Amino acid sequence: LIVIVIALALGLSLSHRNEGFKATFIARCEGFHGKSKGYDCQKIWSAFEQAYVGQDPCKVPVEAYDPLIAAAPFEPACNRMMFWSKTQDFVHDFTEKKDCFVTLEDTLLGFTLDGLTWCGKEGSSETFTTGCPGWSQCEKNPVRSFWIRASDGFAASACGDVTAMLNGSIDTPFSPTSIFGSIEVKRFNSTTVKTLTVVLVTQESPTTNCTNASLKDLQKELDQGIKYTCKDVPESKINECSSRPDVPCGACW
Ligand code: AVW
Repeated sequence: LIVIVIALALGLSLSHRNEGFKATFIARCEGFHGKSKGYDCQKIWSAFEQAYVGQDPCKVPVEAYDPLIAAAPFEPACNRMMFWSKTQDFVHDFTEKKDCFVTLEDTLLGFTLDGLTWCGKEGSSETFTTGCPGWSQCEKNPVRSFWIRASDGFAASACGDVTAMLNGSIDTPFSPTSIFGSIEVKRFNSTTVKTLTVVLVTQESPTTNCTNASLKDLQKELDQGIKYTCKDVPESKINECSSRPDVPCGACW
């Protein structure tokens, strides 16, 4: 009897966890206040789920999410798109306070899946949230493949003047192996993207500035015709700007 009770409890808690993931997905999707309304979140869930359900969690290719991107395409936000690398908390704190830039995490898909972990299992039709491979544990894991595909699509939709916040407190603000360096920068197309402004966020006593060697590598990766500029901006200046509603975004750096 004890065994049956334990098995039942385990089964229940597992199915609850899985239902919990879907519930979170749908709730976030429906709670997203994007520009265009009327997303079919059930349809988007189905397109999402088909990418990894029943699959070996180390064999989910980036392309598995193509139907998801097709079901919830990125809407171009010309002149407002914000990319980032190694500045995750800082940039989102900034975009939350000042409503002038759109990061991937401010789009329907990025918002819905931000911070979540998921995977499937061969021979199962369920979504699991525990026991999934870590980011670097195997290359083709469902979470990593999703963020690569989403970043690729987001960068492909970029247009006008594009901004990227990089970390001026580390030796290599532009990492060629990061998603920004390996996916997004390569995807910017000079027919739609006019300029790229790198905002290098520095501490009071900067360790890095815009002459950093890694930023030369960034320029080499850029499609010819995209005008590049870089600005060293102290963290304090950006914080001050985001705390003052009267200061226009254009004056933050
Ligand atoms: P990041 P990215 N292990 O700050 O340029 C675990 O390097 O890559 O910025 N998690 C990882 C790893 C790793 N080795 N690498 C990346 N991540 C995950 C989408 C983790 O969640 C936006 F549009 C980490 O916090 C940005 O422009 C996050 O990726 C661009 O891609 C950021 O790593 C930022 O990607």
